[in-house]
Amino acid sequence: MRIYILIAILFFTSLGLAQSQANYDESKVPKFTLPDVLTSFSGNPITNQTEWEENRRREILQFFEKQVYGKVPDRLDEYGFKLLEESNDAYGGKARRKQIAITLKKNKKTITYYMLIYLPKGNPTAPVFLGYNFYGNHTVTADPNVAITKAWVKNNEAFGITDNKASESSRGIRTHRWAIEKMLDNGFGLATIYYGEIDPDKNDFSDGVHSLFYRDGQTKPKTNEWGSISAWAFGLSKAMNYLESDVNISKVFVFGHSRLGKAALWAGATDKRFAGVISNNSGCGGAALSRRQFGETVAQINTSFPHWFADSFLKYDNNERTLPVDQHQLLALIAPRPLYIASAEEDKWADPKGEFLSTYYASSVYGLYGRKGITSKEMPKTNAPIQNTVAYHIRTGIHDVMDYDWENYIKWANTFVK
Ligand code: GTR
Repeated sequence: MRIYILIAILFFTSLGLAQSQANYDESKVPKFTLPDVLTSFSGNPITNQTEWEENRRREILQFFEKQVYGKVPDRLDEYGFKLLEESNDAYGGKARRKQIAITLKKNKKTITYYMLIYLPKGNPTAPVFLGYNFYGNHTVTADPNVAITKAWVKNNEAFGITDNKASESSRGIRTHRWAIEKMLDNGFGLATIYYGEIDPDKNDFSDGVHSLFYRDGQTKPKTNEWGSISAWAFGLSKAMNYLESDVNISKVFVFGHSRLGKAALWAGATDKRFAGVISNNSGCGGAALSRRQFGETVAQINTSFPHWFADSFLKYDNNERTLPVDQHQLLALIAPRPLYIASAEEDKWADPKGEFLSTYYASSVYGLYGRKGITSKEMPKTNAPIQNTVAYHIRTGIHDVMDYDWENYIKWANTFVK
């Protein structure tokens, strides 16, 4: 026990140290040239949708797949879902609730994860936001009928989580991050899953969805195979199998905050069934340009979270300029579907300017489809969203998800569901 506490203390102290030693000085951002999204790796200009989709999009996708997030090694043998619980009377009669178990099977091994869904009653087929939560479905709402996750969760004294087990004490502790009533009142539903049920967020590859795919004797993914972000994206994509089969659900906007904002972007890039993508404060390895080395860097993220990316990504530690891609190209993979990137003013570690510039440099691909992206390199003022097919805002405050964020996501998403 003591040794674990010691490791945890060392981990958080080193993370705090990394954050305090990071560069936050704009004048110290290295000079760099971004790889152009519309010029192929071999130097050919890309001028239309066909060339983009058949050549350039494919090569960028493959690069991110093998050299950044890591490839999903194979297909599943079986997929299944089961309705565990349902009510017509959630949120004071405003909403329908469903709790679904999703089971993935490979090599005779299975993993089950649980999706909580609220749908507005007045809308026979509602658009939904699909997003992972950090501590269990029971934390996003005070609703006493939501099942408590039995999976490993990170300890958190403030939430009463000890021994990596969730209990009643953490029910509703994250309601502020999920504006569920606002969603319902605007005709949207919410589907949410605890991310740790797909892959517990620790540097341990013996558990989670990775382990289903091992051959005899294998204990971790191969160098260019999936890290945790890719596994979480895979879980979202398999959740989509259920969502598209539900007659009460129309479009699905995949959403995520921070590390889960990185996973949402990768899910949107790899699965075109997501009608739109919203990535909140996703930072390094998410929306932020790696070459800026502002706040969290590739070397820092790979050191603090060695399990998030493919091992092949390690060669870009302190070596960002040799990356044939940057994160604006990840965003471009989502084109022409709606994409919303958001930052927070005090969240310097995530590099708000790098998150914004990414949306600007991805926008030429939206242009190929006649869609409006971000047209100026000038960052908008705080609390002054730009909402085109590519949208961006920076709000006051810290690294978090606030009502302000949801009000804007809902307003913007609404223009694509009419
Ligand atoms: C930080 C990490 C970020 C971000 C964040 C989060 O510690 O350095 O990349 O993912 O965690 O997920 O809250």
